Amino acid sequence: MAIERTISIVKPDAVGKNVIGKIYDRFESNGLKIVAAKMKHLSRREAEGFYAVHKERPFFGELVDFMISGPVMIQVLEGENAVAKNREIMGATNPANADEGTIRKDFADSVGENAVHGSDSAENAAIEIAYFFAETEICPRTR
Ligand code: RTP
Ligand code: MG
Repeated sequence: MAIERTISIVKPDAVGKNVIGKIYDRFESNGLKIVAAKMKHLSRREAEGFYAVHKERPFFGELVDFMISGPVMIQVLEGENAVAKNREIMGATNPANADEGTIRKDFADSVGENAVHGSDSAENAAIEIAYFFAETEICPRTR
């Protein structure tokens, strides 16, 4: 299995609930390594650019308003099958449909305020990583 990287974002609702550490524990417990991280309060322009694929969707305005409602914690996760593994750990988009033990089941309140973002493909992961991090900000593990 190839080692992959993916983007994870702890969204403003989960940062507000003070559960960044609990969410990081899910990544680490499942074999994903944090190789870059930053806290950021996104500007409207940054949030719109990040979610540009959804700009025609009816929920786009709400999504952007939510994503700029407080700081987010953005991390690059590295590990075997990282894109799919992170999506599995996150759970379904709507927490009402999320499996037991997933981040969204445990920390999300609604489809709009759903605690975390994760890249949905290796291709999008590369685009999303480059959106937030310079290559020099990513720290491959040496031990
Ligand atoms: P994400 O991109 O944040 O990891 O979430 P996802 O892949 O599970 O879901 P996606 O379809 O990409 O939707 C992006 C985000 O838009 C919000 N959303 N709201 N009100 C709604 O019906 C609705 N549908 C989606 C969610 O915050 C979702 O995570
Ligand atoms: Mg998505």
